[in-house]
Amino acid sequence: ARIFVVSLNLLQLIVLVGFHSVALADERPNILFVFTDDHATKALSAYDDGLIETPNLDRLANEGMKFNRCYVTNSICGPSRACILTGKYSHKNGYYHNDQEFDGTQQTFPKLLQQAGYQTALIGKWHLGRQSKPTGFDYWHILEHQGFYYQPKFITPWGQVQYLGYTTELLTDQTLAWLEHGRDPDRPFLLMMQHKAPHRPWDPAPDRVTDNMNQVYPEPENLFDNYENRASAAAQAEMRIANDKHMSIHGPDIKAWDQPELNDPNNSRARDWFYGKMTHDQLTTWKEAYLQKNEKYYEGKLSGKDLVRWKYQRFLQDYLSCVSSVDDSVGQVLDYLEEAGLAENTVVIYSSDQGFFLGEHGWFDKRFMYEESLRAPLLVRWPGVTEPGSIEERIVSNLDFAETFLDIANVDIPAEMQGASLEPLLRGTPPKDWRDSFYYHYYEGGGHNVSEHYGVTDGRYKLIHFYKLGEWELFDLVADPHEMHSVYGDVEYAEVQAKMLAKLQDLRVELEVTSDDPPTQE
Ligand code: SGN
Ligand code: CA
Repeated sequence: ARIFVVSLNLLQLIVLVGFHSVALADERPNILFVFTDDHATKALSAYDDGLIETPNLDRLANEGMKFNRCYVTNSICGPSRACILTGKYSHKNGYYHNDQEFDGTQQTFPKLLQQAGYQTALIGKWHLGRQSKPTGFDYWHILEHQGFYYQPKFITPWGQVQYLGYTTELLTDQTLAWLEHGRDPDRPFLLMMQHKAPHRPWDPAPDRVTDNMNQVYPEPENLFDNYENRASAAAQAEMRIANDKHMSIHGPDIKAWDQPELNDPNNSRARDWFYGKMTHDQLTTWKEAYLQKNEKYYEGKLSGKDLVRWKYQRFLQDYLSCVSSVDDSVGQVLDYLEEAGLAENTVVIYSSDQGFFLGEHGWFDKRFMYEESLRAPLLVRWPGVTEPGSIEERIVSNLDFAETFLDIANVDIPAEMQGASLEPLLRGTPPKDWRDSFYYHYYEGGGHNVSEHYGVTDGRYKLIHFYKLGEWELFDLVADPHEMHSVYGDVEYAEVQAKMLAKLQDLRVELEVTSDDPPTQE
């Protein structure tokens, strides 16, 4: 072609070069969003290496930016996903709790990217209602509802498919296949790879089932919380490792599943999660791995704190195995980007729908505005733009993702989106007026009996209102990092309390939360 160009006159050359650049070079960056479910920052070694090494996720932190205060607007799965898609709080996007159908007719960032010429794809967990289907995607392949770890069913525009294998690996394979065969090389892409892991019931991959079995993990200092000095919500919540029914001898969570009840094909949890789901080989691997290790538990000699400790270890062994599979997945995808020459022009974002309790307050699960659950991991690698190994302490949120993705793609941000683009932070030029406080609202109530609440935090102080209980909490995270002692009503904190209350009221006005929110009907 070059030899041919030499023989052209100048005008022809300009036309040719101009045409060439219009036709071929859409240099807007690709966006790869890797998302997981229930990944606590404590289980990601870029944040904390006390429990696990996650070398591949750490690559993203080492080569990009780690956000230390990424707070979610509503710490539960569907609402977090709805917030990410719309850039709006639950009270604006209408998705308050998991048992709803997402209104896919509303504006979302994938739709806007698609309109702007991006090729858009979603592979993995969707979980925005049993009827809800993704909108704004050229390609989608979603797990049915919550999704299973083994032999998952996927919903596609062409119908349902069931796969043989382990979901984290299957999702990775599909992602790699899309990148290799589904991608349009002439357009930038948005690809969302959304894992089920490490969500409950924390089922490890067959080849990882024994990895952590001999590990003894450090216990959080408040594993045996007595829930005193706080509102009554913490004591009422039903998510204790000690007494949750699925963490009992008949419960699948702790994989004590050779018990008679779980051999019963009429037991729905046993049927869904084990028998009829696992192949002969998978089941054999599991039996060999778990049965020997369960002996002590079956002997029935464990009780009280020893039993809680045993369950805590089993929980962490399995949960962390699931995280390691996610880390393997991220490694494979990052390697592919490099091999395919895509790494330089692809922004990779890693996050999770919320945080998770790993034994803190004696709990698993999330929902509370307490740090472990409020705070999600957020790692962003943007080669040539974000300084490798940088750390951001400012308060950011899943509310900001939509605007960030639009900004990266140079697409106009709709005025009604309620967050802020993280691009200036990623470029190392943070605006002076970045938010100094953050509003939160959890509406679900029923699940694990966590009382509905809203609140505000500025990163140090946190004011929480359990409005159905008529109770408040105020925490000073410097004096009390584990949120064990509310200082609400304490004279020493009167000024702080008034200041935080004013912030809460201001934020509710600014975010257009109506005075009758929470709504009685959603
Ligand atoms: C399931 C889990 C809960 C979990 C919810 C919501 N129970 O119902 O422990 O809080 O999902 O999680 S299970 O025994 O069925 O696993 S979310 O991340 O999807 O919001
Ligand atoms: Ca979740």
